Amino acid sequence: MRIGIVCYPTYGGSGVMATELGLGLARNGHQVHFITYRRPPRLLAFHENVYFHEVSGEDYPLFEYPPYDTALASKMVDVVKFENLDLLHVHYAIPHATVAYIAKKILLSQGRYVPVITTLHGTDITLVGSNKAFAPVVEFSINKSDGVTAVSESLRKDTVDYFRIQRDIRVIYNFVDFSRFSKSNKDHFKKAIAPNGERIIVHTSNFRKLKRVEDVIEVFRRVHERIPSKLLLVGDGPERYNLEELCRRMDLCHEVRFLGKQDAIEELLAIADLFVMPSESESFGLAALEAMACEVPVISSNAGGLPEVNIHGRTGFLSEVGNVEDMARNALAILSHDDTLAKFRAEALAQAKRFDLKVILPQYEAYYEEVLASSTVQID
Ligand code: GMT
Repeated sequence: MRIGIVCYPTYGGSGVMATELGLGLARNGHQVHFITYRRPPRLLAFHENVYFHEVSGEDYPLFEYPPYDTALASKMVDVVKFENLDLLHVHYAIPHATVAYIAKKILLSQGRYVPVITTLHGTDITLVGSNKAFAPVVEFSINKSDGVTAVSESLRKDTVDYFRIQRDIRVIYNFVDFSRFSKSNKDHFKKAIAPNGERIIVHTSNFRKLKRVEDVIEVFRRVHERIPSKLLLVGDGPERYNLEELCRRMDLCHEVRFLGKQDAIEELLAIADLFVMPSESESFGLAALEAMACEVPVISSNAGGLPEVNIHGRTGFLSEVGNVEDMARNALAILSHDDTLAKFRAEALAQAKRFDLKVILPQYEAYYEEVLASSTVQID
């Protein structure tokens, strides 16, 4: 199959998933064309079945906001026609589902039909999409897609609660590639971070408000009072300065390391003992899944799709959003004894295997076939 993948080429989960999916499809013999404004961070090596089409618009003094959507639609039309694509798979509804609809209409006017599958990732529905500034267009574009998937049951439910949805939404969970994410021996690295055998706690995110990274620090402070430990904060974003301030006020600067954006996140997860994700909203929590694949238990909030990933009392614990006392208690319960930690590690790995790329990729392939077989030319 020849598939066009449209995504945000950023460190966000939707771009990561779209890239990993494309690479998996390419390994299975499909021809994959990424269409986006920059090479996605995980699209590193050359692969014979992978193509990258960069969208570049014209910068003109009249434009306060360069018309990216128009440039993207034009690129989609071009790539579908000249690379003879069978379908377009767009990740994150805004603006990709809408732009794909426009591209589809343009192609149709030229006698070419291409079905569009939209994958909903989270904030495109829960935060941004449901905002009145975007809602009518998002609702329309979802309804006009030939296939729609959501990355968790929680997100599927939110979508039908927020919008008038006239079509089925298929849940296809996010996945993890075990050939990359697994517990490996990184003893030298562990010694550099925790020279005295301290427990290592990790958080990764884009440091936006909704990630509640300050709760990670609050949890860590409580854990650190009881057991020797270090906190690694991976990523960057708008809250970074406030978080650094908080660490200084708490006199924790020597115990907390801000590592910034990292490509080899699996190397950090390989030495971690606990992952903390206290988000206010999380459709799935891909970073938590990647931690679990590396045998790292998870302390998380119970927001959105997190209970579908992190199983309370087995792979970690869930708490109400903002309940740092409970999170710290749970973290201590896991970290205080080696045998308890080992049990949680094993359960985390077993749960992560349910989301193995090898399990989920065939679900996307089957869905593509289904949409191709059932999609009919929409005239309106
Ligand atoms: O919020 C982020 O971290 C970025 C965002 C994105 O779209 O890039 O992540 C969303 O998609 C991920 C991949 O499907 C999910 O794992 C995240 O839970 C989801 N984020 C939210 O719902 C807040």
